[in-house]
Amino acid sequence: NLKHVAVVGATGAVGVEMLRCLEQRNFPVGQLTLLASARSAGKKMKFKGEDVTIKELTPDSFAGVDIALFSAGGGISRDFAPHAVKAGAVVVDNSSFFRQDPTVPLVVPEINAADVKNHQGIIANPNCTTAISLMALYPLHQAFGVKRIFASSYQAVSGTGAQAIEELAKQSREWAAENRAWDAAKLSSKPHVYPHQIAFNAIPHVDSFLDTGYTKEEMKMENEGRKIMHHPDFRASVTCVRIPVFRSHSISISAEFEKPVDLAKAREVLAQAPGLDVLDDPANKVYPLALDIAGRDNCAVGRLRIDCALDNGLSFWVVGDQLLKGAALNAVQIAECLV
Ligand code: A2P
Ligand code: 11C
Repeated sequence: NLKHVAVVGATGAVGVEMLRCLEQRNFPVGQLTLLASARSAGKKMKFKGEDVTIKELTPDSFAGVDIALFSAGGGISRDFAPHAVKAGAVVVDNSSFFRQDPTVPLVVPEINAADVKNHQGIIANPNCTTAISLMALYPLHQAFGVKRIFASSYQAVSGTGAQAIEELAKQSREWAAENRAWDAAKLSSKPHVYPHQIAFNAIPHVDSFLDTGYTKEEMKMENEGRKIMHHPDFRASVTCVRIPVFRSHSISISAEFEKPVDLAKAREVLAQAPGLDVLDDPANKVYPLALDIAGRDNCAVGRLRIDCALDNGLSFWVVGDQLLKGAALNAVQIAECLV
């Protein structure tokens, strides 16, 4: 029962992790097709110790493909996912392009794996900040019934892609090489990927702004959260911030519930939640940290406390490797639901 798997955007920050997840989880890959832009065509990547040659993505790339994992941006998904479906493949799409399409399931397997079976050729992988947040929020919702959340994210540059990783590295090296003082951290070089210098900074601007003043990224929490949790009344007010961390998104969440929240019960449901570790011993300086969670499949939650400003409120801090649970791992888990 081996599958012909295609990875679209194989050379990208997420694509590389997709290959690693397929390999580590021993996904039943019979044939592997790696697709990227013309710039990468002919280069090789390793899969299970063997070289696989990258091909240029074209409308004809999908003959014989069973499962196509897309992570090359929304425009590529819009233009090429229909070709993959026409060729008979099931598409698992990491972009935001199809997520709100009512015919497209939006899935975090630990939460709504059953939605996979309703697909009509395309299944969407959620936004990374949303997926990581829901890994902790959904078990609490099941116990106490979430009404709304207020949240701020601390997002790693790898969420933007390979060029953003390079930009943070370059700016950090520039500061060090020029032997700059701490109060001379504003570099003379111009940023390319972000609108402002990311090194030694915090930029409250992820994705583009809407007329409301929120960004698209910020509204994904409410819109995608509603669809994944099957909770049309869920409300979320979010501020998304890019910080100079290479890998793993952190989210500070204050959640208000229908029912009174009991801290011991909250701890218990989170401890039992799949794909989630509780790291919560502040007296011993134990709480989830981006550096520790990087490279790990499980998300982690800590800093659990009864919220002092909300009725029936709980505040917590959740961290996840957004290249894994927020992208590649979740996509491969969806593919596992298909086989
Ligand atoms: P390439 O490396 O050939 O440019 P990231 O999110 O890390 O920036 O990665 C984006 C991914 O999407 C890369 O694999 C990139 O391939 C791929 N990609 C970008 N533009 C295209 C395109 N026009 N056709 C196919 N793949 C593309
Ligand atoms: C980021 N979360 O860190 C974004 C990247 O909706 O899939 C992915 C955007 C999305 O910039």
